Amino acid sequence: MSELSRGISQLAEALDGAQRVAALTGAGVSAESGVPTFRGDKGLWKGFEPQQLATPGAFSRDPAMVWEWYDWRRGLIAACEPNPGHRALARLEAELADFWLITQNVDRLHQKGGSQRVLEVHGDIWTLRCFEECGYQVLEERTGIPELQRCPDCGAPLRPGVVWFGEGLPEETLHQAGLAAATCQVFLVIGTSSVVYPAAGLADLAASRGAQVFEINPDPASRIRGVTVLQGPSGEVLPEVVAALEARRKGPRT
Ligand code: BV8
Ligand code: ZN
Repeated sequence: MSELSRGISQLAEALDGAQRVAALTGAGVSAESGVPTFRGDKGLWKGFEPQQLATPGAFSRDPAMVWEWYDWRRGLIAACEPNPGHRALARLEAELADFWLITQNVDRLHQKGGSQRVLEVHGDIWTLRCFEECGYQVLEERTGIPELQRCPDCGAPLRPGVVWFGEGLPEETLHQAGLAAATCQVFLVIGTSSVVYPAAGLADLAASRGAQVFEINPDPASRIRGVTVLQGPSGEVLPEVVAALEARRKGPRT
C-alpha cells in the first residue's frame, strides 16, 4: 500500500470517528479549476509584491491600478468551475455531523461547488464596499469593469470586499474559525503554503488542543509536529478520502 493510500485510509478512519472536523483551504484548492495560486511559479503576485497591490495603502495611492488587478482576477475566476476537490468538501459537509470549512480563498468556488457553511476569513472578491467605510456594500458579479467604481452614497472609490495585508480579519468569522479549530478532533490543511497569519495559526491552535492534523498538498508546507501528509493534488486526493469514508460507513461497522 503506498504512503498516499495509507494516508487516505488513516484520514477516512479519523473522520469516521470524529465529532467535529475543521478544514482550512488555500489557493491550491482552486488551482485545478484554473485559478492561479499566489506563490506558485505562475503566481497571481507574479511581478508584483503583495504589499504593492493587496494593501489599503496601495489602493489609496493608486486605486485605479489596484482596481484593475482585481477586475482582471474577477474575470479569471468567473471563467472557472469548481473542481472535484471543491465538490468532495461539499460531500464531506453532508456526510459529517459537524464540519467547518474555513477558507482563505476569495473566489467563492466552495459555495459554487455545493458547500453551505463556509467561513471566508479573507472576505470575497464578489462583494464591493465603500473604501471610506460609509456602510455601502454590494454584491457585484459582473466582470470586465476596468474603470474604478464610485460609492453611490458618498462618492468614495469602491474596493473589493477582501482582507488586505495589515487589515484585521472579519471578527465574527475569525472567532468562529478559532472556535472550530480549538474544538475539533481532526483538522485538515488543504492547498495552502501556511505563511499568512492569523489564518495559518489555526492549524497550530488545533494541534495544541490535541486534534489530529492532516495536510493535503503536492508540495507540503505545514510545520505542525506529527502532521500526516497526503502528498497530492486536492482535486484527486479529496474525492478518494470521501469515497473511503463513505465505504466505511456503508460497510460493516469495524
Ligand atoms: C493582519 C486576500 C493585523 C486578498 C490575502 C508586515 C506588514 C503587514 C502585515 C504583516 C507583516 N508581516 C506579517 C504580517 C501579517 C500578515 C502576514 O501574515 N503576512 C505574511 C505574508 C508574512 N497578515 C496580515 O496582514 C493579515 N492581517 O495580520 O492584521 C491586524 C489585526 C487587527 C487590526 C488590524 C490589523 C491579513 C492577511 C490577509 C491578506 N489577504 N488575500 C486577495 O486575495 O487579494 S492573503 C493571500 O494569501 C490569499 O488570501 C491566500 O489565500 C493567502 C495564503 O496563500 P495560499 O492560499 O496559501 O496560497 P499560496 O499560493 O501561498 O499557496 C498555494 C499552495 O497550494 C501551495 O502550498 C501549493 O503547494 C499548493 N497547491 C498547488 N496546487 C495544488 C496545491 N494544493 C492542493 N492541490 C493542488 N492542486
Ligand atoms: Zn461611501
